[in-house]
Amino acid sequence: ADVELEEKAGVQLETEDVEKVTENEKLILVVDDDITMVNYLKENLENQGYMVLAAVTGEKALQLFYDHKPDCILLDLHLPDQNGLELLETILGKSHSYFIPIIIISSDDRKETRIKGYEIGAVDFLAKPFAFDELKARIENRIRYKELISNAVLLDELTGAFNRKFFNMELNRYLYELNRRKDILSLVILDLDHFKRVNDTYGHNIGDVVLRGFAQFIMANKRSSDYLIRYGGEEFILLLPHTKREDAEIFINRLLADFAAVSFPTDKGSLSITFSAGIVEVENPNIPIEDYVKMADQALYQAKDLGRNQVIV
Ligand code: GH3
Ligand code: MG
Ligand code: MG
Ligand code: MG
Repeated sequence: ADVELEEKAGVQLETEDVEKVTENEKLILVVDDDITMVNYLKENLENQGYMVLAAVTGEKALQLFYDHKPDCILLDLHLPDQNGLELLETILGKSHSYFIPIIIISSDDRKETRIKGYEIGAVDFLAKPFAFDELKARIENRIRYKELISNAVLLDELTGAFNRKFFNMELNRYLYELNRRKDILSLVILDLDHFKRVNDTYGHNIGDVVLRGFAQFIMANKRSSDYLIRYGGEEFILLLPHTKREDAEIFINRLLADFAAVSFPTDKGSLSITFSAGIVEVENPNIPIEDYVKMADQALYQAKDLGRNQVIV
């Protein structure tokens, strides 16, 4: 019956659509068992340029949260399968809740309910009926704040890539998804070749420019669903969801060829640099991810041994 409700709501986006969400498009998850409300919110939010996902049950909401990491969640407290406050607690209990703001929208506007919501961790509470323009302002406000926090906590300052904290959070989430969907993921370790020489010859400032240039190059060429993480000094991890090792290898070989053509201007003439890479395919969620990282690292060392500027699978 829940599935029927969802179909009637007609708001369930296909996974493909969601994967097309660009970095600038904001995704909002609406959780409400009232189809009229869901449709009202969907229409109005879409008119404001948001992408909207909807769930009429707590279970579906949790799944969409895991799979799509929305930028904001609008949560009704009265759901058919569970109490909205419990769902709130479950989502916020995840280490990978990603600072996603949850706004309660409820017809139960008693002071005790509002207090409970805030205590558990909702960032805002709006009583039904509400004015859409006020909801819109609150959503914008919360998303702005969420981005500030996420960028401050999860991005590497020098390169703009994600940091290791993000890596740990994202892997937790991904392994859950892997378990559920029997999906695959390729994990690639990238390391700049003879980078010490760049620092020694041109100085640390140019070293930093090259490091940033490398990260920007990868980010400009990857898919929006891929993640680049600065894992160590001049070592990066690239996560390629839904990608087999063979396809990862083709992609990395293209990056190797294209990056060789990139040159960085310096006082001492222009400079080119190469990198080496190791790939593993993550297909068993029961193997600890550190083991996969080690395997990718071994492949990387092999690439270095074989003369650098290459990828080993
Ligand atoms: P290999 O090809 O074997 O990887 O040689 P390599 O010289 O790149 O390897 P190694 O790991 O010995 O050197 C990495 C260098 O990266 C040493 C370190 O000073 C430099 N490095 C690490 N982080 C930064 C950074 O943030 N900025 C700059 N400029 N250099 C960095
Ligand atoms: Mg309801
Ligand atoms: Mg290196
Ligand atoms: Mg290194």
